[in-house]
Amino acid sequence: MRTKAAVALKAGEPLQIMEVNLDGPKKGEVLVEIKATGICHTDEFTRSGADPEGLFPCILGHEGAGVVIEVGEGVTTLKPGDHVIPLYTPECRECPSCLSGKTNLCTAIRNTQGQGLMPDGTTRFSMLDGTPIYHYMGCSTFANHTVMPEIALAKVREDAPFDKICYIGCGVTTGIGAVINTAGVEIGSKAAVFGLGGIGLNVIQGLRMAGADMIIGVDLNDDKAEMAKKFGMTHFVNPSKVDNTVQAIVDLTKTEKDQIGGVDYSFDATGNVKVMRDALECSHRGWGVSVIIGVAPAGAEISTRPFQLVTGRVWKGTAFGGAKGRTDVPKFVDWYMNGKIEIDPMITHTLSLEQINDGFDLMHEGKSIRAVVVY
Ligand code: NAD
Ligand code: AHE
Ligand code: ZN
Repeated sequence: MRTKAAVALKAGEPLQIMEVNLDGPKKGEVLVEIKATGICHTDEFTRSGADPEGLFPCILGHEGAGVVIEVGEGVTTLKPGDHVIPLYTPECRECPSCLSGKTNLCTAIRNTQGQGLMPDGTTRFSMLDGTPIYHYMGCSTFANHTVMPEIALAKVREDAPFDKICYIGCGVTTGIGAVINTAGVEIGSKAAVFGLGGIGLNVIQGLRMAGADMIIGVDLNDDKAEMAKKFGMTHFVNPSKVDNTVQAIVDLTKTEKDQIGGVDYSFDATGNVKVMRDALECSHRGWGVSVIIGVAPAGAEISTRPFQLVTGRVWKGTAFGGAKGRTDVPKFVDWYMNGKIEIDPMITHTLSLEQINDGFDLMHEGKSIRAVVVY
């Protein structure tokens, strides 16, 4: 079939809207009509050329929601008409990682996914002249139709609006999951969140759900503070307006009894390795846990004095908030539909596919939280 897509032809260039060929689903695969997709900073990371796994031409997008159109041979858990959210972290329930119960990082198809290919080593997308187009994170939601492995689709309830629940495909689950699954934040905790964008705001939402007492937001853009306050931020630090960000955070947390200070939990949602260091170092001596969510450019490395870890701080990372997609994503959708979590105010812009490059501009200008493309 043919479908309409925003294609990344070369690193650093705007996406091009065009008709592309899409082959039907092979064994274990599913054809999905994408109804809506968010634009995550990770899409920009890859578009810009900063991703060591970036391949071009490709169809980006990994934060979608849609409807099953056709299933390939052997598919048993989905049927045409089912509503689904694509998973860049699949859940096969059979690989050593899934069976370990210790991680959400299913390894069943990670190799081919990182090579922009379906599990059989080929692409379903091609240009009209026959040139193959790479898949992206196994999802490619910047196309009106895509083909996905069955194990990389979460079946969700049919009354949930696509233009909101697409955000559960990455940002919402990553932010809330980082708090609940990865950090395991306790009631009464003090926390700092670096980067108050599409991920950081969901970390804040997760911290409020977990019962944190102090939620310190950190961002270079003062405009991000207003929305963060609505989601539960109690204090704000702009690093460009203080001499020392770590000290400013530590000072906020000190009490008469605790003159050492530091947050119990910190989260990096910027992708900047210097910020990751600050996030670790503002956490409390003896027990502070710092979670890296941000994705850093090729070649970037984190550093700190080992003394920071010797004295009890713990550095962790999280992918997709530690969520097991097929199991947990339908629950996140229920939470949204039951009013337990909020999504609507964070979707600041709704665009057509033709306007998708405006969505990237809004992100760069710091004007959007999430821009969502509706097909
Ligand atoms: P975003 O652009 O919406 O938000 C980033 C925020 O960070 C912005 O508000 C920006 O002003 C702020 N910021 C940038 N540099 C800063 C600095 N030096 N100090 C303080 N604040 C700074 O991006 P997003 O969609 O929220 O994504 C955030 C990061 O999380 C990206 O690196 C993205 O790739 C990553 N991410 C990781 C996962 C995962 O599973 N680990 C999932 C989704 C996104
Ligand atoms: N390709 C990059 C890594 C990108 C990365 O870390 N991706 C996150 C999800 S970001 C979603 O917005 C992830 O899930 N990582 C685990 C994995 O297996 O990719 C690089 O640096 O090579
Ligand atoms: Zn993402």
